[in-house]
Amino acid sequence: MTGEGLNTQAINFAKEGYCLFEEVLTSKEIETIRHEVDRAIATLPEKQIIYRDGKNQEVDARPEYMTEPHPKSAFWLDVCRHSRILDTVESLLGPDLILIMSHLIVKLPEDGLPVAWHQDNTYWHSVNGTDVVTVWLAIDDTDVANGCMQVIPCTHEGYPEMKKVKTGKDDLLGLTVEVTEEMLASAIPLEMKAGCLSIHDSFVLHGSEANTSGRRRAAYTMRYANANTVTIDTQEHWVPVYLVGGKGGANNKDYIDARPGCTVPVISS
Ligand SMILES: O=C(O)CCC(=O)C(=O)O
Repeated sequence: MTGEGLNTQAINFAKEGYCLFEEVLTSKEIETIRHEVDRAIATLPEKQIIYRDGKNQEVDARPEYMTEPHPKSAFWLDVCRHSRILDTVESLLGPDLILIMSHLIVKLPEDGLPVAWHQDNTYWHSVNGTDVVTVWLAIDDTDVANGCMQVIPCTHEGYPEMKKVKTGKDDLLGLTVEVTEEMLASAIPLEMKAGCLSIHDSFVLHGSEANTSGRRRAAYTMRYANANTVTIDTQEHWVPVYLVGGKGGANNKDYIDARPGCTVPVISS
């Protein structure tokens, strides 16, 4: 089960900047998801375009870089609008929800890249507003040795935009926020079993170490926003935005209706 000191109370999310939800998906659901992950890894292209070091660049494909599967696959879109996952998001952001991005991040055994300390929102110039969260669904059991997510609680307070510097290392982003020893000492590893998930605020500092274990670490991140307080510039945004719950707010016409029960066309890649 989960470790000591972790925030598992939705009511503390606003202060802590993260919350862990246990046993959201069943082991049968996770088995089905693992099957799709295996398929995605087996069909990776040779090269991928990724945003790294502050720019788009072509790199050798890696399973950490499986960005935005949901517009191209009914399977992944259905995971993003799974009722139990949406319930966890609703408990933090309220019922009017848009899905703005997703990313499958798989760290293979002894080969998974680290993710340097960062704040998500400062990378997304098409997203205007702060009521934005990332769901991080554990597809495999995750711990420090296989590169679990870590957060530095409360660092989102006041929504500061922290300066980024180059890491000069082999990691997912190529950029990092410089953190003090004191901040590092308060970092919390989000160790959890497959089927559990964490949700973090888009301004809280987080990252992860390399996978040094002999076990895979697969996760699916799904990013949601409150449709009333956040607007997305859909001309600039690189994927369609989906309404997944409630009402779409002022920009409703720009979003695809993907509320549970709606049939949504997939976009061929
Ligand atoms: O999966 C990881 O290790 C990092 C994920 C992350 O940075 C994010 O979800 O924003």
